[in-house]
Amino acid sequence: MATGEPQQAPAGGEKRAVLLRKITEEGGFAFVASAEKAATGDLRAAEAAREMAWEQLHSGPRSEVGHAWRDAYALACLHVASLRAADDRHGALRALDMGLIMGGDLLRAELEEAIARVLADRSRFGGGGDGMGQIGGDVEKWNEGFTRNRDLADVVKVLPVKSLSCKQIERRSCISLEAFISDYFLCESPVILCGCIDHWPARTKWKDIRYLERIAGDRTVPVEVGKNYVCSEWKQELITFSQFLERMWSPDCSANLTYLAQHQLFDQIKELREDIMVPEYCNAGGGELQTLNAWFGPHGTVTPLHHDPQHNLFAQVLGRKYFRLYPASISNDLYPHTESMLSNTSQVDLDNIDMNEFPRTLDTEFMDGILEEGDLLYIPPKWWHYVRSLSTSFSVSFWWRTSILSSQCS
Ligand SMILES: O=C(O)CCC(=O)C(=O)O
Repeated sequence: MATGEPQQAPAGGEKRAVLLRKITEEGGFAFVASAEKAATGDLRAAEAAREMAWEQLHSGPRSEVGHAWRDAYALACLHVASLRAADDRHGALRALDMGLIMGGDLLRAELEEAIARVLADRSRFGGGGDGMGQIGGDVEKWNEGFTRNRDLADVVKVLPVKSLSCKQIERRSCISLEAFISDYFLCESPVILCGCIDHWPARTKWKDIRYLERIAGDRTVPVEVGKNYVCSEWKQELITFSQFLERMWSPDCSANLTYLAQHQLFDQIKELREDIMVPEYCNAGGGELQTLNAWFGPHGTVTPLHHDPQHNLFAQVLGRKYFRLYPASISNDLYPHTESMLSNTSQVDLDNIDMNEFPRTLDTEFMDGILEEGDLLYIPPKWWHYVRSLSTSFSVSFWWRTSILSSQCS
């Protein structure tokens, strides 16, 4: 959308100069030449620079890609966006979101400022989300998705064998931080805490699909497509939030599951961050909150059995999810994958256990339960968890680390 005003060149001059020196040291001469041309207003050079940085990001495993190339990608995205913003607002916004999602931290503030400018232009000159397409803003129908599957007998049919028949995860209503620490945190024992997030604006606001569409509709987000991340047909895509909502709404959403999973949505879209609050339980152990992840998807999403190194407080904002948990001490009975990329994931498909290959798993004790709307679940570090959504579901996980020694319970 043309604003009639000159577009601002991307800011962060000094940081940019230091970055270009680093990239030169790493041999990225062609990138530096293109970035310098881009700074004079050459869109093709900006796009070429972005392409070169993208190739570097995909030249090896994520952990091995240096910070400088991540920052270089963000820089190129800033150039592309500033040269596109005048006549292609969507293209500019997508470039900036890609910079936030795939780029390094160096130019984060500049990306956020540029996004704020593009969005301000949108509200000044009208326009908004991509339109609700098939959803048509039918809030009532949208809400039915969150409340489906209330019948326990029906639910059990879709759950792994032995579900809800053994030890249930303990349920407590909103206890004090001290009680949480002494009864669960220090013992590394899971618990479901009810009634602690009723005051979050998200509990009501996110039920209104028109609100989500207005706040986030045009933003690009990464989604997972397919049964789950260990299946061969599984892939990741980058689509707009509007497209994601439409896929969730479509009648074949369970045949082609699209899951916005483990994404730091609240670092990307600040308005949504204002709808939630960090529960005080995350202060346990004097730790540092590391990551807030969004998990938003239709009924039938499955996160296979795996474990994470952090403490996790998992907030079920809307809809319901089934959780099955196994303690870290029985890891061998869950047959972790041997290759390092998947070593935190079990080879066992709990939905279809191969008894010949994995004979110990069926008899291994676990605890499980259904997380209802408004519940918080504490998952201690390294506890194995399998998760299945029983309805349309929107959850937020808070991961934190501490230096406190665990298992201080007798
Ligand atoms: O909700 C899910 O699908 C998975 C959640 C999870 O694995 C986590 O929070 O660590």
